Amino acid sequence: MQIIKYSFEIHGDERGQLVALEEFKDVPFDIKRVYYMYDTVEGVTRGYHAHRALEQILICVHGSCKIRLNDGSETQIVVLDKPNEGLYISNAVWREMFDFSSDAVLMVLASELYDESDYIRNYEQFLKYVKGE
Ligand code: T46
Repeated sequence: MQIIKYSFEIHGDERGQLVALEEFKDVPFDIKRVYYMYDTVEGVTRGYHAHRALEQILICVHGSCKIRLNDGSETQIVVLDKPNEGLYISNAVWREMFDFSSDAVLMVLASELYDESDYIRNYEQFLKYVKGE
């Protein structure tokens, strides 16, 4: 599985840092939704699902967390701990987010509006989905 991480340009000056994200320029899709999670309870793992169509970019804009990705054949763990770094997750990838630092803010840019029917929340169903069964 290829891990795609973006290093976004930092517009820094003596006042501090600024990162700007534009659809189809810094991000490879139309940004239809932004959401973020914070105050994640210690030891919690979120996610445990894949998406049929959704593409996303995860950015840990503060603190750190880890993302476990599984495409049906292999698993990889990615650390997110830089506010200018984005992890691209395509559709049909099982994801779990864990090991959140207490100050972590995980922001997500999404290619589609929220749609519960796009979720595959059962791992066995996910494996069948990626095998085309
Ligand atoms: C994903 C990972 C990285 C909404 O009402 N609208 C939204 O846009 C989202 C994302 C969630 N919700 C509601 C649905 C649930 O009642 O917020 C609640 C928590 O959502 P969920 O349990 O799906 O959250 P995570 O952290 O397990 O997963 C989320 C995204 O849902 C998912 O698409 O890829 O973050």
